[in-house]
Amino acid sequence: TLFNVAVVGATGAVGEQILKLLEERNFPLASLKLLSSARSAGTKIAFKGKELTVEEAKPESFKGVDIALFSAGGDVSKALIPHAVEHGAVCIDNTNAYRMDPETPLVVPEVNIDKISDHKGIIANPNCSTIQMVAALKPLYDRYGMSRIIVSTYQAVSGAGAKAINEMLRQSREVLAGNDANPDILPSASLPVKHQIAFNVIPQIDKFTDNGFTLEEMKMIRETKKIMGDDTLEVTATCVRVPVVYGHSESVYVELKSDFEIEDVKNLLSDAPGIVLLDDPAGQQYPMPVFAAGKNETFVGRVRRDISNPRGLNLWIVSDNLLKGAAWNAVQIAEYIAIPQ
Ligand code: 11C
Repeated sequence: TLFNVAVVGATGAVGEQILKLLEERNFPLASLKLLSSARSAGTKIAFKGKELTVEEAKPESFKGVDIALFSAGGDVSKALIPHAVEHGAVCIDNTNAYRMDPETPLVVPEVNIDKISDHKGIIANPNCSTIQMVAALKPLYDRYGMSRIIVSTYQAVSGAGAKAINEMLRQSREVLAGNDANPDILPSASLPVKHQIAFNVIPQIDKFTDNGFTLEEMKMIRETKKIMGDDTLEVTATCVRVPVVYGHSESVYVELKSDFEIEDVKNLLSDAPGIVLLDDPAGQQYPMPVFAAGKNETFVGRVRRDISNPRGLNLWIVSDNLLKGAAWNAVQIAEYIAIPQ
């Protein structure tokens, strides 16, 4: 069977990766419609040797569409997804718009692919920093039980979009030339105060919520519980932007409910789908963003028992935030819908 697919946000950082993956994976396409805001409409994009023209996304754009992949921001998803669903499309949404909606499955295929059949037209793709963490922790959760997760992130600027990448490169050149960085975008284009990202780290991703956590931190906390299907799991997060272009890194401490042998933990991780164990202290081998960039897998290293708690485990988790963190997770879901497994 072939599918009529629409990509909303086709000109964005994630949209570009979705198109690359649909092409590389030879997705069973009957047709491909590229949609965007009015501003980017008219852009020409090459796909499988043909030139496609991006059209403005409108409610009626979804007539005849079977699968629609959304990554054009939460407002666009909220405005257009109801129309797409009405036209019969299954929507895979990369934004925060529907993730915590109880009717909407929030899916990381390695963790909870069984939930996709529950959808009512929408399947939500989690936040990038959540996806790579739960993909790596799921085998440990299943084997030993897990009571608590403490995570600190080191997130790449591409998570804030193509403009933030340019901003970091521009600032770096300015600072190297002895000029002021003139910050203009981060921590978030929609917030009044801007901070330098070149040669700096910013302990704020997205806006602050009333409890002192940022929205990015709250996404990690809420989404992790929903994906793991465990409200009793204690999760706390500190999310930090670092001057890296592609690839989020995470320092993760977990408390397991039963005793473990460190070699068993490493074996579980190396056998887990989508996970690559890269952990050789003697050879100084561990995951880093420059290595993970451009790859679909999630890389785990620095695996060690905590010295203060025998059921505590430390890990370092790195993945390309635009791939497993966004485009690849979405295309994986689309493949589960389209291709009988
Ligand atoms: C970042 N995690 O790195 C964000 C980007 O809810 O899908 C993804 C935001 C989201 O800035």
